Amino acid sequence: MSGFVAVDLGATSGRVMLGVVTGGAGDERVELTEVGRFTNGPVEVPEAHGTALHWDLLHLWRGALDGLRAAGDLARQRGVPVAAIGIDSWAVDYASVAADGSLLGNPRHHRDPRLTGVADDVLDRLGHSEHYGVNGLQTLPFNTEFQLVAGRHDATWPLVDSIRLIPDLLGSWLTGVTVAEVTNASTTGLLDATTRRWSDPVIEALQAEYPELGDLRARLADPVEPGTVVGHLTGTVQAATGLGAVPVVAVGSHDTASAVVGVPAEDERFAYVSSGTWSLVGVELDAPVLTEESRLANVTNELGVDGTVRYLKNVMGLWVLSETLRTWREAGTEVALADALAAAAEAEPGRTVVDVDAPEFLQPGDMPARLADAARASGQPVPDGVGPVVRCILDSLADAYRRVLAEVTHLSGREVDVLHVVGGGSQNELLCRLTADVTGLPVVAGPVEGAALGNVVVQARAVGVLAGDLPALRGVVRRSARPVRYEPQTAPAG
Ligand code: LFR
Repeated sequence: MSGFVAVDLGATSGRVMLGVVTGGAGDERVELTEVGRFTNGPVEVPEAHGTALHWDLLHLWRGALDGLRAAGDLARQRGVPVAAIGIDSWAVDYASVAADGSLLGNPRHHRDPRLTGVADDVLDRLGHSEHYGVNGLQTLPFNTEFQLVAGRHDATWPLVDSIRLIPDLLGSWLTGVTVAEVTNASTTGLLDATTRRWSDPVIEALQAEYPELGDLRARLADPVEPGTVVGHLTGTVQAATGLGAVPVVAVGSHDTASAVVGVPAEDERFAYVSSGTWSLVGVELDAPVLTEESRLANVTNELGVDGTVRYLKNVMGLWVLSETLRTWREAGTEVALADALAAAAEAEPGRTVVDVDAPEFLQPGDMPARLADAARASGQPVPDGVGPVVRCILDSLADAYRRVLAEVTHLSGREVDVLHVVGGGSQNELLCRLTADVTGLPVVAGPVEGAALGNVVVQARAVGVLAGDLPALRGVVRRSARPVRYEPQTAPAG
């Protein structure tokens, strides 16, 4: 038996899990135990021209260290050695580090309002088609490249020596070694989706248009593929956690990449929804689709584990629901998630279906009011009260999944027989049922901790405890999880 620690940082919570690999060759499975959980979320900070949204990085670092200590304690109790550590997190956001290694402030949150309008300016200058032809990335207002452009006048920018995405930053603090893990690097906009290396033409074009950026390439570490051993815990971290010189493995450090490894698919004819704060809806391919049709549909080619491509689209996800519950809570009405979902199950189906991917749902705020505006603008009944509002969100999400699935399967030519839902949202029974009904596909829901499982199996293979290709790793996932299957009850919507 060997223990692996997965640090999995989501946009609303961070988790540290101990994954123990048990069983002999061909029958291995992973037993996951949560050893740490801490909150995460945007923190509003006033600045000269309004309010900035940041991440509280030091809170995450402390949570990770506490979790590592707890994982070591549990492993010791069980007599299992800790064989490796892997970190995954949400993508695109980065920390800036000075030449002396000091952190230059808290990273910006990708919902930060200063990003409005930046993507259009960058793409108009660089050429929409040319840019997509290299990086294959969907235009989201917060892709790292747009954040860098938005921050080029920051007082700290001239001091920035190294730009690190969150798992790379935490990995560098654990080991003293800095890498750029490629699945996450592929969300920056600066990577070539075909070569899986930084794109000099893209970086040079960006620097030419925005000279204040200076030498970007010098601030980026070299990309590494998942499965690379980054380094070993430093003496300071060993003292802080009670662990030994454990290796830190670069896993699919983009949480969605780890979650896609954690899909218990039996063959390649599957689509997935990685369902959390965001819903990432797509298929897994061997090569990027960089066509003009794909660009116009705004489908992304993010890189996956073992040379794969995650051909997907972001759907606004359960963020809309969690912001709705927060809005009600702040207005004095606490509605528990279970009660909200029960009320939605009783509400009239399909009464109001809005485009949850519209930009007005991106930033924190009063979602019920925004849903009402969207309903009015599209001539539909305005949802009022807990049941109708939550039903509108879930019907709208399921409808968005249906649309995206049709696009990604059409544009990639991939045929699918099943839709896997992994992540926290796989526990949302009503949403899974609605999704099966509108897509006409069986929905296989679970594992809930898909990202942590995907993280663990990639570590375990890197240090020789597991072997085999991606389908073999998914076999381990299948034996470790108990997914729930929902059959479609009605004919798919047109
Ligand atoms: C999901 C996710 C998405 C990414 C968004 C922002 O947690 O990583 O894949 O688009 O967060 O980073």
